[in-house]
Amino acid sequence: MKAPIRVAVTGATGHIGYSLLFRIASGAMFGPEQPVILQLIEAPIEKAIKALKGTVMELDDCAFPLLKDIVKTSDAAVGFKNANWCLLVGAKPRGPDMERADLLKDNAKIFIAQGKLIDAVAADDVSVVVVGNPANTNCMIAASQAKRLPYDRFTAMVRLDQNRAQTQLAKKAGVDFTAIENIFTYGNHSPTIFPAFAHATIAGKPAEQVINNDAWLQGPFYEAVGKRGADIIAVRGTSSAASAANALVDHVRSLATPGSMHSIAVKSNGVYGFDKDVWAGVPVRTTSPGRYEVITGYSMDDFAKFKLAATNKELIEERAVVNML
Ligand code: NAX
Repeated sequence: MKAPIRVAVTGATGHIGYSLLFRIASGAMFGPEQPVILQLIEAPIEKAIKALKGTVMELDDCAFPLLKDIVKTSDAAVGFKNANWCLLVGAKPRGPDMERADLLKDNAKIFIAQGKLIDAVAADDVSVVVVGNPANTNCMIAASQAKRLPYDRFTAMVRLDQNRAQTQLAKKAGVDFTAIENIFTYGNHSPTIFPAFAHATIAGKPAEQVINNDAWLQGPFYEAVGKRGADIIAVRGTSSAASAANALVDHVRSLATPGSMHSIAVKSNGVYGFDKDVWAGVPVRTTSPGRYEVITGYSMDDFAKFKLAATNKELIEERAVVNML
């Protein structure tokens, strides 16, 4: 059997964490041959520490063959120690009457501290995935603290948006989800995210040709992807958690699988019109486990350019707020 890999997860007892841990331990994220050690990090709050203890009792009771050990801690230096993957799910939620700028600043402090610690104590081959919102900007902040690790080890999750876009296209076309290919999500994980339908295919044919309804693609489709999170809160009463955990499983599995083409947020070098150094969702191809190259060369029409500019503007504004720290 292979040696276990160490997977650190912050926000381990939050809504996403509770769906995520059991998927990792069962082998859904790293495959049925790969043993794992979970290193679970929670905020130093009595309620969270108690909940973590209960979650670990449940993990124990699953008797997962691949789960070789569990570390539970509120000390991130312990939790990130020698980790091969750091999944940064925990973040401060937006409170009532809280300004977005204050949320950005409060979270920036968390991700500055975590970026520094990961750089200091994680394994040499570590890959870091940021989920906690604002995910793109939190990722930029964490990566900015790294001196030992290259910036491309840090990615943020826009896969939930890609999966949502795939679902919308499949349902509109009346086909199986697997018939949809090459749908990628660009920009910020927020209502401004842009699902570039012009490059998508349905059963091998251009999606625009199959759907044959530009008004839907440029209106209800695009809007449904951007406000899906709010729509779920409106009916479920609480935010998407299981689908977010599933998207993180997909993000990591695709990033660990050479040849896979998928959407992740990475540091921009100006491609697709994103400002240099913001962290924007783009299509990538995995080159070796944990490494990727950005897929360039997709042409963008005026509608796409307009939407890319809007999501880019939001990323620049978020960066400006945290630069004021
Ligand atoms: P919860 O509020 O249920 O859980 C967050 C957990 O993080 C809590 O248990 C809290 O104690 C812990 N935490 C807070 N600060 C911490 C710290 N410094 N170290 C360790 N743990 C800490 O939120 P949940 O629904 O699980 O969502 C987690 C984050 O994911 C939120 O920021 C949410 O907005 C974000 N999302 C990001 C998505 C994406 O696609 N990038 C989609 C889903 C989700 O909205």
